[in-house]
Amino acid sequence: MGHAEDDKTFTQWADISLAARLSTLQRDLDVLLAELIPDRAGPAGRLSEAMRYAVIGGGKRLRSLLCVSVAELVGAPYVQALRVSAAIECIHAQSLIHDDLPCMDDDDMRRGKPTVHRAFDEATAVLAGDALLALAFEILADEATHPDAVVRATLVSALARTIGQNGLAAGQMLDLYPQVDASREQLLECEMLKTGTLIRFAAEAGSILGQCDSSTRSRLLRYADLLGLAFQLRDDVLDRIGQAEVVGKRLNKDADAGRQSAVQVLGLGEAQRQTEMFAKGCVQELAGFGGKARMLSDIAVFAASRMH
Ligand code: GRG
Repeated sequence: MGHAEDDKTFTQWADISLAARLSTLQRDLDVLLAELIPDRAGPAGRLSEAMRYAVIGGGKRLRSLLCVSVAELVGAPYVQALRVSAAIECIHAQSLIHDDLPCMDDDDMRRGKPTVHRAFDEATAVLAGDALLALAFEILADEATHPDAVVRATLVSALARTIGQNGLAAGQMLDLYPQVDASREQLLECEMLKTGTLIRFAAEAGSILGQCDSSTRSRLLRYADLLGLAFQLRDDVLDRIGQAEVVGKRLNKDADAGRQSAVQVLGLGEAQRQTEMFAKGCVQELAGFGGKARMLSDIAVFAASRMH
């Protein structure tokens, strides 16, 4: 613990709003990602172009904000948290590219522009996703992310667990092949795997960088699990009540596909009530941190009330 005093960026960030902080982070991430995915000449240029198209200049960057905010809370340097956030954004972009493919959700619009397979082609979209996945691990394994090899290996292993057979890939499988008459618990398990695991990793990674004690990490992970639920339930609610041009993608997909989303299973009112309940649970988990955790409670409120 305790590198924050060396880290001027965090000091400059004190007491600024979530919106201002997000816009600084969006800018910093775009600069770093552009360095990590250089333009290339020749046939491989199409691959880097598709990767850049997917990951630079779009998205709310909420998982990244979570990672840097947890890192700040536990005293890890911003530059390290920014690199881990870039890795998270690569994984997130990969999951969106593959989710949008015709063999999965078959979507034409994402982040207000054509999906990668629409802007390029299906094979390029698959390969851009694969290369982003590999890049995420390359970033985490690089010494620039953390000088301690044990910390880097812990990050790599935590990310592998997050996305694999017990994580994102499993959640997507449950989403594609849902159980008929899913119970509330089964539904929440699917939501948790599909969306919650990467959100949990963002918080976990911040805590790994800061090498905080296990009780602090457990509290942060409980917060992150509730945040993942609030975020995904709000996603389901937005699918019903949002505006496509604000959300940046096709809506009413759940009802059209007969998908058992939270809104389908619980009804709109109950889904909204539970979203708020999970967000309040987040804020309660943070009580012991005092004012230092303000950004984390702002993130929870935003996740449950966002319109995009
Ligand atoms: C990573 C190995 C591996 C497999 C991926 C395709 C797949 C398996 C998973 C898809 C999971 C998925 C698309 C979940 C939805 C998560 C979600 C709510 C996305 C929207 O997140 P926002 O609102 O998006 O943060 P922006 O565009 O703001 O970044």
